[in-house]
Amino acid sequence: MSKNVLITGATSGFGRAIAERFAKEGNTVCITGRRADRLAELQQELEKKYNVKVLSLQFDVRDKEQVVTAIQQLKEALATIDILVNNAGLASGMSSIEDGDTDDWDVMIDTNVKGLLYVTRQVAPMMKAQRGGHIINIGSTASKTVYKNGNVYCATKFAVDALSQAMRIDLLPYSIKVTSVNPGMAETEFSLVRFKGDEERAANVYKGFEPLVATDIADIVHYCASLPAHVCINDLTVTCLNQANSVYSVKDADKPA
Ligand code: NDP
Ligand code: 8X3
Repeated sequence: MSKNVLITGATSGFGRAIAERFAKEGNTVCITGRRADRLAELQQELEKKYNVKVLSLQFDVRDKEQVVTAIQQLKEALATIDILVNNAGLASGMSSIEDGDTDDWDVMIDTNVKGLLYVTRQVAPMMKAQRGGHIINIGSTASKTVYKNGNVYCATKFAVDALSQAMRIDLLPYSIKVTSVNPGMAETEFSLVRFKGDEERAANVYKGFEPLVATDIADIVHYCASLPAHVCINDLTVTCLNQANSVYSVKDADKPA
């Protein structure tokens, strides 16, 4: 059965791949992000390729009013939101705590924590009224273990983990599933954003091993959303074969022959 799926941060990386995965299966998808050109391009591409309804909403998850207006528009266009994928997020910079740029901290906290909350606050009442729905929060291996110089980014992802657990409890009476998907290193625009456009530094993060890619996460998110009504994956952590957790990974060259 076709579902209505809202994906935040669908202009790139995981969000884009998740939107395509759900569209491919005939679902109605609502793609969001700040970059209007990318949203328009993706909307056209998915509609043409999969012959599905695609809605697009341009907003910044950090802006409470923009979030309220956008979700209101969505309510007018769709009777229900069956699945919300809280994916929009970023790392900005990577410094030891005493050297951190407080503007970077604000961006990460405002996007990864407050943005996720603003969107959820608008969508959860709809799901409550529907007596069902599924919220999938994209955490990280950084939600589980902190790493050197990852301080504030890791703290925001620990917060996502805590919020996923809390939402699951609060929304349980209304049959709303809450799943936290926690990927390890994946080659998207993530490192390019973290290192503020430094392509060489970003590419170096993924050298010497095969990282996860966006479609890996899209397949997993789609799987979590495709289980029988009585089954809920609460928490799923996934890494590539070269990574054990946030702090331990090996390059191919360092593996025994
Ligand atoms: P990308 O940079 O490729 O995509 C990030 C997406 O988030 C973009 O679509 C961007 O859209 C959107 N976004 C960022 N800030 C805002 C904002 N203020 N308002 C609305 N949308 C915003 O990175 P990924 O796909 O890798 O990241 C997606 C999620 O996965 C993030 O939460 C990240 O923390 C998490 N993650 C990433 C991992 C990785 O190694 N890549 C591993 C584990 C988790 P736009 O710029 O158009 O607004
Ligand atoms: C993104 C993965 O290892 O860069 O959450 O924190 S990592």
